[in-house]
Amino acid sequence: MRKSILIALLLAVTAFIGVAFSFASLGNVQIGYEIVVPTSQICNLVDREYYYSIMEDIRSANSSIMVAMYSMVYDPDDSFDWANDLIRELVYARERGVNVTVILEYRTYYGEYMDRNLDAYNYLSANGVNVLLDNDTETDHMKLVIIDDYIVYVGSHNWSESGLYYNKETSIRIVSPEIAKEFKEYFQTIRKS
Ligand SMILES: [Ca+2]
Ligand SMILES: [Ca+2]
Repeated sequence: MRKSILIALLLAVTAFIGVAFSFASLGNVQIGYEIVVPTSQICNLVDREYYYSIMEDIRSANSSIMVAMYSMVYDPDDSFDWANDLIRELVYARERGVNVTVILEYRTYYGEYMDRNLDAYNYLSANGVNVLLDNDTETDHMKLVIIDDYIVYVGSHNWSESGLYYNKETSIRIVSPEIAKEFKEYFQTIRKS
């Protein structure tokens, strides 16, 4: 009896190691316990790298851009401000027919009002972008961008001048329709909440 348990345990350990090694050898990352994405489709972006990468993707977007952002600071009087660049790029995308949806945090769990997001809200809505201020008390702390249903950005970069230019920040870019779909569903739940 004990021997059979021992054999079963050994088999289980061997199988686990086998699976672990097969993932490692394929160069895959497992996300959400279900979806396996090749590491070649995941790119880490630190500090200012994020801006260049996402700018290119927004400029190339064909069908849709979804942004859920904790902090988005539009500062039109500043002639050098990377947040302005990205926020304006959303308007340009909208003008060429891309479906752009933005959710901005407004009222947080701490009772804090994110008044710093209002200028971006006003600018985007005045220029025809579908933008929502999340007014419930749950804090939407994500920095999530989904482009054309297959490119996802998640990480720490807020769309503020400090987040994009000055701070130490880390994000990743994932190319995966499956991951995009999962985050899109999540995006819709925030939108409806
Ligand atoms: Ca500024
Ligand atoms: Ca909220």
